Amino acid sequence: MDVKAAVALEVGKPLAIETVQLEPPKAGEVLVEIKATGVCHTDAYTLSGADPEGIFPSILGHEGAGVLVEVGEGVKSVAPGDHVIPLYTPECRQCAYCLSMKTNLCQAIRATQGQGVMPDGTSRFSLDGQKLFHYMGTSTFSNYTVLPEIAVAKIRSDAPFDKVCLIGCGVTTGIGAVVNTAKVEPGANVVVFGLGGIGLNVIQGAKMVGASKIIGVDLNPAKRALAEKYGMTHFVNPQEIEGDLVAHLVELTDGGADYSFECIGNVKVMRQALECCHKGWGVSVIIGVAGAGEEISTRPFQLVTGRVWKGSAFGGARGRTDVPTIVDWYMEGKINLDDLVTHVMPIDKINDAFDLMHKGESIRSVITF
Ligand code: NAD
Ligand code: AHE
Ligand code: ZN
Repeated sequence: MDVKAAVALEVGKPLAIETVQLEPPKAGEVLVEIKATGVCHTDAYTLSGADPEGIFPSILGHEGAGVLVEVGEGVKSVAPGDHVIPLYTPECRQCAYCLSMKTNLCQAIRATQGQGVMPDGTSRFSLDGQKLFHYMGTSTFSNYTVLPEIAVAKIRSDAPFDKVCLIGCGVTTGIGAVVNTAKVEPGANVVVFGLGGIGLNVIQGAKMVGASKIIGVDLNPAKRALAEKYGMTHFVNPQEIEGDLVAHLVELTDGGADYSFECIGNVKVMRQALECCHKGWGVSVIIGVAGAGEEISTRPFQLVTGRVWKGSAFGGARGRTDVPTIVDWYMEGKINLDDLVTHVMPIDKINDAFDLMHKGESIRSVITF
């Protein structure tokens, strides 16, 4: 079938709006009509060429929601008409990773996903006979996409696509990092570096679990007001601090943060995030994605003296199990997604969404089909 997609033809070039050919789902796959998709910084990261797994030409996008329209042979857990959120972290419930109950990083299809193809090693997308690669197993910058059955979460049918699409990445990543990865407890002091779509959801999660001080750090003062609305208690602009930022944060938290979260993808900030943690017990969670070749460093003494460095992917969430619950939280008014959506636009304007992100003027742009 012909579908409408934004195609990443080459590194660093604007996406091209094209009519693309999509093959039907094969065994174990489903066809989903994407109704809305957010634009996450990770899409921009891959388009920039910084992603070692970046592969072109491809269809980016991983923060979507839509309606399942067709199933391939053998698909049993979902059916046409189901409302779904695509999962870049699938949940097969059978691999050693899923069965361990120690991680959400299902590995059932991770290798082919990273190569931009479906589990059978082929792509469903092409443009005038030329193969297009899938991205993160989701490719939501298309009004239809094909996904493995294990990579969709079935959600309630009354949830608005143009809001709950954000649960496909930003919301689950931020709140999940607090709840699942760090397991922040009531009364804890939290420092959040980067107040974009991820950082705001860390703040929202920290408030939800009853954190005490919630300190937000961002170079862009325009991020302050919304972060306060989500529960930030103190704002720090590193450019306005005289002297050392880490020392300032340690003082502000009476000895160091119980938990810190890096939501930028900057390896220097990752070090600051670890080192502002409390001696003996502070836990720092890396969420931001750094470019190819970049490495983190610190004095081992920081860890010897009890600080813990962790990372979190998709907020540690097991998608098919946890995503429907997060949708319920939104529908029950427990979490706020509406204020994250700063811009809504059709797919033809998707390059504006990247411009707004780079200028620091958006939290999330949502593309509606
Ligand atoms: P964003 O662009 O919306 O937000 C980034 C924020 O960081 C901006 O507000 C910016 O002003 C701020 N910032 C930039 N440099 C800074 C610095 N040196 N000090 C302080 N603030 C600074 O991005 P986002 O969509 O929120 O994504 C944030 C990061 O999280 C990206 O690296 C993205 O790839 C990553 N991410 C990771 C996961 C995961 O599962 N681990 C999921 C989603 C996104
Ligand atoms: N491809 C990059 C890594 C990118 C990355 O870390 N992705 C996160 C999700 S970001 C969503 O916005 C993730 O889930 N990682 C776990 C995984 O298995 O990819 C690289 O460095 O190669
Ligand atoms: Zn993302």
